[in-house]
Amino acid sequence: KSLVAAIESQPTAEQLKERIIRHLHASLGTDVNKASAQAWWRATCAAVNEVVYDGLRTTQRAHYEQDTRAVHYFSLEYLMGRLFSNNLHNLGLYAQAKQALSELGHDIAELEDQEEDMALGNGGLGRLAACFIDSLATMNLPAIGYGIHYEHGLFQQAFQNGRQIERPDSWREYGNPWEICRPESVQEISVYGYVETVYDLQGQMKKVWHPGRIIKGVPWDIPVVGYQGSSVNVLRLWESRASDFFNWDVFNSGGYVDASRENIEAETISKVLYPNDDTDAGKELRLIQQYFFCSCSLKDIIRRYKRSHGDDWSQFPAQVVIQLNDTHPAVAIPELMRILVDRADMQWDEAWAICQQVFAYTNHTLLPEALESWSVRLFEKVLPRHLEIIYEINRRFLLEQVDVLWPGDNDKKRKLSIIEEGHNPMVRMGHLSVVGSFRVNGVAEVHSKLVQSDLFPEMVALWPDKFTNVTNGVTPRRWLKACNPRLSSMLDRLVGTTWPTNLKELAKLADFADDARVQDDFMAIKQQNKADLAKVIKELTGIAVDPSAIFDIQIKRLHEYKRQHLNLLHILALYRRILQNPDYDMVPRVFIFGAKAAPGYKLAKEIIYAINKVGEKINHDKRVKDRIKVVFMPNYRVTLAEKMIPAADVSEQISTAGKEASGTGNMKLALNGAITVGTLDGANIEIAEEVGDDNISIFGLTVDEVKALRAEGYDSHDYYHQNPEIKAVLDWLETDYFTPGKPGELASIKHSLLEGGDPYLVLADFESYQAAQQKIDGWYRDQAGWAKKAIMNTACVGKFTSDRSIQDYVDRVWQLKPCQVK
Ligand code: 26Y
Repeated sequence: KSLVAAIESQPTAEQLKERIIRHLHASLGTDVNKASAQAWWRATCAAVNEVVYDGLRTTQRAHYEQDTRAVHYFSLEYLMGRLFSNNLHNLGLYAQAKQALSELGHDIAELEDQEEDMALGNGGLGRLAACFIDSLATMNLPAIGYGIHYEHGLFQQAFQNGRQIERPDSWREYGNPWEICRPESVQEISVYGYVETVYDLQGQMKKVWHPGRIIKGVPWDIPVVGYQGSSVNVLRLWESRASDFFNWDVFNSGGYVDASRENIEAETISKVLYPNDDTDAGKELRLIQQYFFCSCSLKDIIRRYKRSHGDDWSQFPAQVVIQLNDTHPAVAIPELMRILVDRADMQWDEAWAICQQVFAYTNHTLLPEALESWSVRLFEKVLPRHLEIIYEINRRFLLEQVDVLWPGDNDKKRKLSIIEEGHNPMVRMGHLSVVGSFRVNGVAEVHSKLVQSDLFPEMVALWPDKFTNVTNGVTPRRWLKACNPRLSSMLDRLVGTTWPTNLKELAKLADFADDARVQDDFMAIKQQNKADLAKVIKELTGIAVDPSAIFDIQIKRLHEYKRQHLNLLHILALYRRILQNPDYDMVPRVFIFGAKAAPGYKLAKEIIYAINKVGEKINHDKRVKDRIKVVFMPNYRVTLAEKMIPAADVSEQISTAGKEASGTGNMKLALNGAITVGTLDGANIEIAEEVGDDNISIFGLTVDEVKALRAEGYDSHDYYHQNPEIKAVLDWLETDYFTPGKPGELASIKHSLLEGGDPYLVLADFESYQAAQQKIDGWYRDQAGWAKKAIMNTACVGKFTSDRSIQDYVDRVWQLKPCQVK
């Protein structure tokens, strides 16, 4: 058994100590008496890596020898966070490392803080990719994650007078101990240039792409350690460099400056992660980023395939499946066609058959502004040959599929065409992804239904079996075991120790939900976690909060559709009630936010500012008597999430129905015993099904009601005029009450909700939201009742492990088999 083998070869604390000191000397070039915390951390990483690399070698050998089918996860984003404690937990070495370090005079938590977050992603989509590769390794599934080795991940956020400012993130300024450079596997890729049509000796037409620029891709491998001595997979991230050979001529002919400009441009490709997760800006550099990593990754896959299969392409679809994490890597589809047709001289039909067996596409959004499309003009400039290929894919699709089902129907053709015609024609990446994939999935039941009914209904008519659902999940190793050790030990005691890989085991906890001892223990743990978070809040914001208040948490990117401003309006209404009635009876609550706004998203930044300003006022107002505190945590990221989630009593999941594809923070919070205040949107619906109506506070319009309201004509002014509380709080925002001497500073929120038409129906859901919050207040007054609900949340959300999501992908999409590594 791999588990036994792994545990037998586990280093003891004593051995770890020796290794750490050896690395302090031999890898860090320092000594015990003068090493910094950073050096101790690095030496410990190096000691851990001895175990990691063992697993990596065995896993890669097993995959090679067994010539396994593998999934290749293509994603522009991986939001990994820190790897130190995650790797230690997954290797089962945390306790030994803690002991070793403490005997060496170091607190493990202190060393953990030496690590920068690996924040190569924006939010949900990037963190999902990270959870998935954890599950893939844990489940011994042959898999490799492909992405970009950004020099700068998501920007760091600070507040200056309440406003968000951005600073660059430099996660590997001094190198990163987890990554391994693989110069033996570099790839070269081309961009720009033109296409020539030539005829070969048989008179066959051939297209030859004469590239304008060649760029080198250097792979960095991050080992992905499965839980309990299972596989160690890799995340392979490409860094762009100037290609040595290409710029040599320019250099020699005296063009030193030109050559270094081209070098700088080449290196710009992997410089920085785009911080938008809502509006597609259609930027040239972003297209090049997408193509760069897709082309490098495909060539890497093909190199590996050829090692065992030579030029015989017939087994390629049996060996390779590529999962497209949204449309961001969809350019891989025409790139594989180009490689097969132009490079491997394959007939179009044969090549297309291969493509359509290899790619699968996950959709993560229905928001029209987030659906990617590239202007044909830009595409032609950057990837002239790929544009031709897309035209040919489209021509055949319209002729052989669309016109067969709807003969002569030009309206259908216009709707389904991969090219959106018009003054400025566009390539629709969603259409390309559906046409080029054998399977398309949404990320929660309701979302997958909407993908089919609202986004691609005609595609469903063409290929009904192509569409499926895979509800998202989160890894319980990071999001319970590692981040909430107190609750984890309690669970070990009550339901046994297998829950990290079999989360449905948590259901056994339901038997204890009425047990007063268990309730007390559960609440005591929550209280300790809240006290820990209170310290962090004090350090980061200076605000003192009382751990016996309700900790009400909304953590996610800042978006109008996620409605942080609905939360704010509710806070304002409570505050106003307190001012009007000094004895207003409410359970004290700390409203805690964490959110980054895209740097160019004006209103999102205004909402952050408003929350900060309202918070300042309320937190200092003696009349409030600490019934309300408002805290905006700066620089929300994975590492902060790990401290906030275990301390949450209430989880805010309040998006407009139909807008949040799934949500995954909702799952993490419920797993840690928070009660959801939520709309019937995304995975909230499935969480409600699992935990039952007594254990969740649902409010607001449903997807159908939202549609109906819009159809009959929604006018937010009606709510403003009919509900005096709404009117009062919106008008309040226009005064200088929260921004002394500067009236109107917070007015943009009111304007968007009135003149702006309230596109996300904040006012329509306001009353219902208030009622849901009132319910929470009532529930919390009964501590035993609350404990029961919290316990039931932890007990009932076993479905939302990413292991289950991955098993669904295996069954519905990938058709993969696990590979025992030893
Ligand atoms: C096109 C570009 C601007 C862009 C870049 C990133 C567009 C979207 C994104 C990221 C989207 C994202 O994170 N979506 C989230 O995916 C999660 C995982 O499936 C869902 O849980 C969540 O509801 C969805 O908003």
